[in-house]
Amino acid sequence: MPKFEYAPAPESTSVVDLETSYGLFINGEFVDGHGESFKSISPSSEEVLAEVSEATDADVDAAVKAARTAYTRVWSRMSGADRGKYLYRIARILQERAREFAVLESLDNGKPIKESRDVDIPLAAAHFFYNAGWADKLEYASLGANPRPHGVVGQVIPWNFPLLMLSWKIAPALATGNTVVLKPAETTPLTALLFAEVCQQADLPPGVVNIVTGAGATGQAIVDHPGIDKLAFTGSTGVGKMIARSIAGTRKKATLELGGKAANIVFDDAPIDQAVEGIVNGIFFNQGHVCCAGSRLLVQESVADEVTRRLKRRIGTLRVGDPLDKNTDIGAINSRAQLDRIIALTEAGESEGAERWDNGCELPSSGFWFRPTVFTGVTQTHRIAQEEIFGPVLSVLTFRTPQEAVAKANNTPYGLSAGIWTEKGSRILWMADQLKAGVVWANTFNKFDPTSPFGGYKESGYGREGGRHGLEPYVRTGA
Ligand code: TAP
Repeated sequence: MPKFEYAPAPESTSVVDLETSYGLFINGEFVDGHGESFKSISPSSEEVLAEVSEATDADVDAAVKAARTAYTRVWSRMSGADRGKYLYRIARILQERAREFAVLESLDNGKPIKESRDVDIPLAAAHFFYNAGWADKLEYASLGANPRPHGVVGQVIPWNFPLLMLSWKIAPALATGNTVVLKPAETTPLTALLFAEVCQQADLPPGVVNIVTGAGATGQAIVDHPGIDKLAFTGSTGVGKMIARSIAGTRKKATLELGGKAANIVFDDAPIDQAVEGIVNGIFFNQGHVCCAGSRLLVQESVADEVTRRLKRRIGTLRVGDPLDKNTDIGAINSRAQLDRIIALTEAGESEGAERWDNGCELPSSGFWFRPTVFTGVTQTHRIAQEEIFGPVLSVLTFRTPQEAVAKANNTPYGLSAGIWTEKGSRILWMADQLKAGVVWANTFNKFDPTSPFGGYKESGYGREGGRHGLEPYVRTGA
């Protein structure tokens, strides 16, 4: 197939005003943390973007106290309609500053600008708009009698969708009348800190949103703080289990959004070219750093060769490189540690006997990169079929009957998402009923909307985010 050469189409970084160092955002102001500062680097160039303060236990304590004061004196007394006005204001500012946020997200995270520009930032604003609409209607949201906030919410988020995960957390918490202390991931703190500026610009009362930066120890300090009423965590199943253990026996409520190993299931009557697009979007969107990524392709045996052939041809056209280039399909892997994990798991795939293929594209000389990779001949016992790789790596398995597809799809400790590709509506409904997954997409994949609940079964966690269901964990009900 002829290769098209694309001229570079870089997005300008002039819209972003990076500081050399950032403090913590506590009680409406930026303050220095008392821990060692750390560097946030660009994963595509390894260049240092900024120094960021690390929050110690004492800093987390100050943030929780600020959140408590804001809760008791201001936010819990404000009418829902007034809280909604602040959320609408934040949503509009996110839209106005969308380009700045998109460029900063791509710089700090390594994701392609076309994704941060067209997916992450618009969806983040949409979550604020959507939850703003609920703020004065909570009594009509079927949440139970007399819905009221918990108080101070602690929130810890991962690095794969930094601003979007922040919006999934902060928007419903504020709409329901809680105040928050949020920790972004150590490798991607910059858009959360820019969001803190948005809170100032929106005149949000001091202490309603507090952002504390740092690594796992800062997250643990939030989890352990006795002043936290509810926790919301998105991240790995391992850390989620630790959190569940540390809060057992306390009065803290929690929602855990954890890992996944989704099956994307293609039947022989599926429109193959559309399915191929869905498979590519399912596993290579955001470098495969997606909890609900379709990382296990289950394809019906009679079309397996055809699907794999067309899939490889399509993957051959994907462009890997500069995240700020508007033509880039696959950006940089977020960190050296994540790259090492992907390498280790793909080596295990080879040594366990699966057949490895990648698109052979050239990779930049600095930064963290991984070619889009496909493993065929994968069996269910292989580590690459069981463990979350969280990278641009697809494992292909086959099946003969719908029953076998269901059995294989459900053969995982996770249960976050699944995809079904078939022309038969009855089969879609039957499969969706059998699959143990929180989200099931039919003839599409990785579609997100703030009105739609998202969350997992089994080791993918508990609680839902998004939609009316996403408000539930943030309220108490009853007398
Ligand atoms: P984790 O290592 O679990 O980190 C998630 C967050 O928890 C980070 O902010 C991390 O801080 C912090 N953390 C680490 N140790 C902690 C501790 N002991 N106590 C409290 N907080 C702690 O996950 P990750 O590697 O960043 O993210 C990838 C994982 O997130 C994948 O498994 C993915 O599937 C999952 N994920 C799930 C969803 C949903 S909605 N289910 C969405 C996105 C991602 P540092 O990073 O700063 O160390």
